[in-house]
Amino acid sequence: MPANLPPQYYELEREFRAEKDVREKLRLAQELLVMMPKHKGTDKLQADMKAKISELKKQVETGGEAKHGAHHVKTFDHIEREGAGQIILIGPPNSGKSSILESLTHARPLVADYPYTTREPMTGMMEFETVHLQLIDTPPISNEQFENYLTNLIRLADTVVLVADVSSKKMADELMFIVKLLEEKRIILKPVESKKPEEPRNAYKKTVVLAHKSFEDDSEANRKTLNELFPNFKIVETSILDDKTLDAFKKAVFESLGIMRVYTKRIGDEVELKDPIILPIGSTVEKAATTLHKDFAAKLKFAKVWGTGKFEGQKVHNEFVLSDKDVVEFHI
Ligand SMILES: Nc1nc2c(ncn2[C@@H]2O[C@H](COP(=O)(O)OP(=O)(O)OP(=O)(O)O)[C@@H](O)[C@H]2O)c(=O)[nH]1
Ligand SMILES: [Mg+2]
Repeated sequence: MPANLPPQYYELEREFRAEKDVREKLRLAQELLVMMPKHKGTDKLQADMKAKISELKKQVETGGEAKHGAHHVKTFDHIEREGAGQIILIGPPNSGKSSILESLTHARPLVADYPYTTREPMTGMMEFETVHLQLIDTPPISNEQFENYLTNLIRLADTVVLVADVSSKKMADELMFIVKLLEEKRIILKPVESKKPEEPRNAYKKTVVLAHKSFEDDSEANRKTLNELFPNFKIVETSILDDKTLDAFKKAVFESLGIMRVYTKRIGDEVELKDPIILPIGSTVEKAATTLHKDFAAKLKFAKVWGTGKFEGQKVHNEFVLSDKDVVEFHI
């Protein structure tokens, strides 16, 4: 029986064959398997691909030495998510990524006035009002260095923060290098408000751009260049020396996530604005109830909402759409 594979399959297969990096090869193999139509004609092909995937996995786990299995290399393909969102800081060497992590979290990364300081990813939790967001600091990306695990980390993060050093003469070249390199790896940086894109093999990542080290002399021209290079992107001027700019950074990152905070209260209790439920923007009372407990929504008679209603404590039905910072009292 003929396999009848779509043309995109052959295109991706060529990429797969040419790829030298084991991790990227594994990712492409997994994509190929997903793309393969599942019927009798592809049975053998599916089995072959599964065998290749398991061999590649072994190679990744053993640092490419599947045959001898001599040592285990620590990989960073995945960083366990914590808090209401995972945000990855990427950028050229020395742009200030680690300084941002250091300023906004309890993490203590190495910060230095020379490039290639950061060797491994490091995480920290950043507080924004009543939510915690996870920041990931990463090794720099340049024409001299690219850690291949970054493709996965970027793909898995909720928001990308591209840190540009507006005091650097090399800023534009370095940033364009990164944008192009990521595009080759099928990661497309997009403005936060962009619509759902069409090419399923690409990862389109919501990106906030930082005009970092703002307020340095000579940064004016680069700030203008950033607006030209990244039209429609949210660009935030930041400096670790100015808390107001760091607050603006936190707010921009929170807003990029498309989430809202909903506080719950028991009948008769005072409102306590802490430990919100995190929900996608546009979620209903029913969704909030389900998040608390899966049976809860079915039992729900009505809810009272404080915050955005016409009056405080408005009685609402299950389909009522909540807003950020609403307080809900469930009646079952
Ligand atoms: N003036 C100024 N300097 C900053 C700012 N943020 C960071 N720096 C300095 O920039 C240099 C590089 O900072 P890092 O945080 O190590 O930069 P990085 O992007 O993590 O560098 P790599 O790990 O090498 O990629 C250090 O000397 C910092 O003190 C800022 O907002 N303003
Ligand atoms: Mg660093």
